[in-house]
Amino acid sequence: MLHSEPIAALATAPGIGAIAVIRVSGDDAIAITNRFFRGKDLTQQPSHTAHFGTLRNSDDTIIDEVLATVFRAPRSFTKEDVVEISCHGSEFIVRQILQRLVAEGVRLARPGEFTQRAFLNGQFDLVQAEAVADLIASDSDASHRAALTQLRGGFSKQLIDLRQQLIDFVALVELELDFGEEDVEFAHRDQLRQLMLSIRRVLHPLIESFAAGNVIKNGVATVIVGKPNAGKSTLLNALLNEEKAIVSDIPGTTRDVIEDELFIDGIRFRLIDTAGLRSATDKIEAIGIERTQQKMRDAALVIYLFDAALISADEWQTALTEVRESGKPYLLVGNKVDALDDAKQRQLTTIADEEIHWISAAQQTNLDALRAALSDRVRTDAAVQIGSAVVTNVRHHDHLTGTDNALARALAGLDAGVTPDWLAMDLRVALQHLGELTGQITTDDLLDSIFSKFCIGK
Ligand SMILES: Nc1nc2c(ncn2[C@@H]2O[C@H](COP(=O)(O)OP(=O)(O)OP(=O)(O)O)[C@@H](O)[C@H]2O)c(=O)[nH]1
Ligand SMILES: [Mg+2]
Repeated sequence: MLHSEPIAALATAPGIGAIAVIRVSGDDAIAITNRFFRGKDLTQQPSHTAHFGTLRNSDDTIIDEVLATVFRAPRSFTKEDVVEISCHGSEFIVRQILQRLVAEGVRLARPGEFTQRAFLNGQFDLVQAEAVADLIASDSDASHRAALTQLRGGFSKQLIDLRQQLIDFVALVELELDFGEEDVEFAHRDQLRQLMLSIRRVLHPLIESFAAGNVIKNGVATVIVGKPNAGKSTLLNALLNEEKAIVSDIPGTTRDVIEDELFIDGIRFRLIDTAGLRSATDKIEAIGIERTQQKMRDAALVIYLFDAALISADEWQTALTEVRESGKPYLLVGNKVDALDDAKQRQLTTIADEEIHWISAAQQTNLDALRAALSDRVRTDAAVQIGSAVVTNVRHHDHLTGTDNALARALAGLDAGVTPDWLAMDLRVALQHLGELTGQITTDDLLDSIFSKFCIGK
């Protein structure tokens, strides 16, 4: 192991809590902590043991009673010597301990520095390191599972292996270059083609999973649109269980975009209430409607809500055409069934010739069925097969596509019988992308930009 200066940071969330954990990692982490720890001699303790004792100020007064857990290199998160100090969760105590550590020559850690060291010491690859940040940030069942799959190796193990096979081929192709005119082939072209095809077979589902991955990470942007007074704000409030938006019988009540989060079956929806669509009566409403149209363009899913009691057959026909032409995935939701007779309901269904979800937002009728329909809509999206590897990270997506494009060029080159130097060039580009993806090729800038997004202490 290379020399590594000892670093320390609060590993738990800042603020007051029952306990706080301070992590110290690096050369002499154990010996340094031991200098102001009274209890057993920590330097003599085996790895993965916890010891009760007190931490002392320089004048030997007690800072706190603590539990010090010793991890010895390489059996720790960073693969360095680590002490985790569990103290009482007071900001004052934490500050005192950190000051004491600094006085003993420990540096305060930068954001993500523990994980960066873990990565540099080979604890995991870059995709896994990034999954640590995602795991901490995960706040839904789906985002948690996606991060956990990646942390446990996910797609990167497979790609590292395929990259190695590709490297072997590139070496052979480049050997051919040395023979210049002599027209030799060390790299078996059919095998090379098979390898490239199998790499692309691994890449494609990952690239395609990005849309779903984005949904997992950022939520499904679900916009409720419809005519004024359809009951959009009433529906938003009912789904959120909160009087978030103003409801009134005055058409044009909602003039701005109102947004909140909703979890259904572990999926995060960003539910967006908008200004009703009609020809605006004033300037503010016009701006509101413009925003509605923008939200609709950005939406992943549209809830088209209509007042089933009021709408005429003609209006319904026009509305259907508009929703279908928007090209967005949508759910047709007929509101105010409490004020509706069966004949009208049948008529509207016949005209639409597709499923309509009938609800009463005001009386909260059939809302469970609507929730289920929303969740089904996202789940049937094939890529959200939760549990399989899902790409949630833009950086990963860019490198996966970069690799795929380079391999497509190389394959086309093979078919056209290009010279080995052309082939080698495309293969090198593919290797570069794969290497940067998994972190086998890194630059300081790349690492800084990735790890600086972590929180301190991680
Ligand atoms: N009978 C009945 N009335 C409803 C129902 N849902 C909403 N309303 C009423 O319809 C009127 C309009 O409701 P809102 O939720 O403000 O409608 P909106 O679509 O947000 O309207 P704008 O913001 O003006 O576009 C209010 O008087 C609601 O009480 C329902 O299920 N049944
Ligand atoms: Mg409204």
